[in-house]
Amino acid sequence: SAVEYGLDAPFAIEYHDSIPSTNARARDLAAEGASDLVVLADEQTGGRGRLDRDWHSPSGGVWLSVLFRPDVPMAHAPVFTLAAAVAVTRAAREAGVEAGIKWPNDVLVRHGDAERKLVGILTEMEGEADRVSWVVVGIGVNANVDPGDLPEEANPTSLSAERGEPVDRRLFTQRLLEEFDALRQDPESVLDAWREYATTLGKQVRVETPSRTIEGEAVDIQFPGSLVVETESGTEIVSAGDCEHLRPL
Ligand code: BTX
Repeated sequence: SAVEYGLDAPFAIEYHDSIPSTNARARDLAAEGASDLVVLADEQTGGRGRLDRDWHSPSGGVWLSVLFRPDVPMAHAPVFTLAAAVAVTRAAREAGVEAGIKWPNDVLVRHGDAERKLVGILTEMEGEADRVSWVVVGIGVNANVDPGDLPEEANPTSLSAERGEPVDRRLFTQRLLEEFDALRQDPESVLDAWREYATTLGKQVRVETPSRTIEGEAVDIQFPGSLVVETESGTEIVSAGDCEHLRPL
């Protein structure tokens, strides 16, 4: 419970020392009719990323999923991924780590030319086109984790590695959930907040989607979270869910 974890959070908390995946657990709870709760774990044994990729989740991280039932059409749900990125970026900055957001769902720390991955976000949902039934926003934060225990090719980092000392996970999680709770109730404010922390805008990028590759300058994002790319042949809008890879050129 929230009390056991010592959190004064805007959501009920179901805490696990170890669980396969907090997103899978939150989906099961959604199927049982639950809402406005957070599944939180110290370790995941079967953490999932986008496109069925693995998410490594050793003990010491903040692996959590927020389940809620917003009154929005399905097409608006990507805004909650952006809201999560803003919330976790603010909480990281309060913990002394200068994080930034790479569209669509990465929170990174820049070291010279290299960007190291601190956070992954996976949003899942179910419902009808005109109204979602539930949304699960999964947020994986490498908190007090040794980046050496994470896949090297992802160029990972962690809050503890950036700070040189562990972070107070209780306080960090509380700030993250407070920020997320405020943003989810005010989706219109999310884009402006997101632009403040964006590392992608103003850059030449290559975006790969299942059907095409788009190259050009990432000039802006638009509701509910699509990237606007200025290419040689005109303006292209890429939806967040379509992005398989985004690389700087
Ligand atoms: P993604 O598809 O953008 O990123 C997945 C890729 O990131 C992997 O293929 C791997 O290269 C790299 N990677 C794996 N683990 C880590 C890590 N700990 N740190 C940095 N890089 C890593 C991102 O997907 C979405 C991740 C969501 C994770 C949360 S945790 C709580 C919830 N439960 C769950 O199963 N997933 C979500």
